[in-house]
Amino acid sequence: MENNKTFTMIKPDAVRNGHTGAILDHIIKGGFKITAMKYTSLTPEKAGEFYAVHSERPFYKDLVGFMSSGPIVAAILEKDNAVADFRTLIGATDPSKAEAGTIRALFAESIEANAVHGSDSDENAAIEGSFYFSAFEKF
Ligand code: DGI
Repeated sequence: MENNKTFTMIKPDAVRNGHTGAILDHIIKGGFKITAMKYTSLTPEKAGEFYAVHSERPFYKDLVGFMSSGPIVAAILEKDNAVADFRTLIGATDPSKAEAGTIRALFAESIEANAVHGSDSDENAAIEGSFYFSAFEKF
């Protein structure tokens, strides 16, 4: 994936709480173009694989359980400076520390059930996009 792409998931809490439409609206109004999107879910095995980098952290088991607890929406987003700008749009990991108006400040429940994922580097954006989308599905 080029430097103008990032990867996001709308997490199970936000889908369950009916925030999918409002979050997509924020993303689009934030200047991002959705170039691929799917409504899907993660098995515990797949969630564990996605978050393998956190496997030694104390919250890993809960995180895997939470991320496989219901449907998610996965998408690839395009914009100049996509990775950094999307992390600004979503706000801090802990919603109580997220800036007002950010997606996590508006829609997240907790540090774990924090509404959305955003890739933290161009390299991870490419890896995470390919985790969900085949070459055919990526534009
Ligand atoms: O890049 P982020 O999603 O903002 O944060 P991260 O890569 O440090 O962590 C990935 C996810 O793991 C995060 O979105 C929610 C969860 N997490 C991170 N820190 C904690 C946590 N969950 C719990 N329960 N406690 C934490 O301290």
